[in-house]
Amino acid sequence: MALLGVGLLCLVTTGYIIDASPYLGNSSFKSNVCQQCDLWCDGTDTGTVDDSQEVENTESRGSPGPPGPVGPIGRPGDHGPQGLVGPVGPPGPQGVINLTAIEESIDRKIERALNEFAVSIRYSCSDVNDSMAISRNLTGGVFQINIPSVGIRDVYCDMQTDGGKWIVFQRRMDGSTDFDRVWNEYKNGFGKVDREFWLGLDKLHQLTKSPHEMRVDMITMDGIYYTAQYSSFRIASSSDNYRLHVNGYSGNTTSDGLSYNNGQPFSTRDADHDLRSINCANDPAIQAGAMAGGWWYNSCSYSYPNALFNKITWKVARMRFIEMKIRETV
Ligand SMILES: [Ca+2]
Repeated sequence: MALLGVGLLCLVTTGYIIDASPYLGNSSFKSNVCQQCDLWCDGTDTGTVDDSQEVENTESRGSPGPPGPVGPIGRPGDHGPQGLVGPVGPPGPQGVINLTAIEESIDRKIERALNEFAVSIRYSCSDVNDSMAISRNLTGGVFQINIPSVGIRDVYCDMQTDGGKWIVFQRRMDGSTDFDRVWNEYKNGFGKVDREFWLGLDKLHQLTKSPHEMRVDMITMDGIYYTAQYSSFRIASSSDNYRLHVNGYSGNTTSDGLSYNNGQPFSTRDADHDLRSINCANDPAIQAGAMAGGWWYNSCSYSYPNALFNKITWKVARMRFIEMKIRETV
C-alpha cells in the first residue's frame, strides 16, 4: 500500500505522480486524469489515499440484488363495451309429441270435471255415501254438497243418528270456538264443521226452502242424553231477518225448548230484533253475565245453545254437548 499525503495526487500507471488539484470540480476529472491513474482520486479530500481503494472505486456499483416481492393485485379495470349480438343459430331438431303425457293430462281434466259434476248434484246429506267423504269419524263425516244459491261447501253429515242423512248446522263440544259473534258471522257461518261451528243463516235459509225436519242431540253436565225433534223447520230470508218457523216437537226432553222462539227473527249482539227492551244476545243480565250468543230470541229464551260454553242450556239443563241438525223430508 502506498499512502500519499498529497491530497489531490494521482499515481499515473507509468510511475509518475501528478497533481490533480487543478481538476477540482471538473466533471471531466475522471476521464481526463483518473483514468490514467491506478489510484482512486478524491477531488474533495485532501487526506491520504488507501491502496485498497485502488480497486474499490466508490463510484463502482455492486451486483444487482434479488427481485423484490410481488406487489398487491391492482383493482379490476372498467367493463368493456357490450359485444355485438351473434348470428341466429340453426333450427333445432323436430320435437317428439308425448302422447302419453297428453292422454294423462286429458284424463286428469276429465276426472276433475266428473268429480265437480258429481259434487254439483249432491244437494244434501241424502246424496252422499262413505266413499265421498273428505274425512270420517264414528258418527259421520265431512262431505261437499252444492247448496242452492250458495255453491259447493263443506258440511258435516250425521250418517248414524236415526237413519243418518242429517246436515249438522251447529255443534258445541269443547269451548274451542267463540260464539259471541256479530250479525254477518252468524249470517255466513264460522268455526270448523268437524269441531265447533255455526253453518250460517244464509245456508239454512237456502237449504230449508225445501221441507226439512230438525233434531237437537244433547248431553247434560251429568252425562244424561237428551233429544228434541221438530217435524218442520224453515228459516226465512235475510230480508225477514232469518225468521224461525218450527213445529211438530217430539223428544225426551221434559219440555220443549224451542217452540217459544217460533216466529221470531234472529238477533245478535249487534242486531237486536227481540221483543225485550234489552238485547237478549248481549245483555249481562242474561245467563248470569254470560253473553248469550245469536239466536231466535222472543222476550229472550228458554234455551241458550250459543251462549258461552259453560252456560249452554236447553231449558231443562245445562249442556256440555249439543248438536243441531236438519234433514230433508218427503
Ligand atoms: Ca231487544
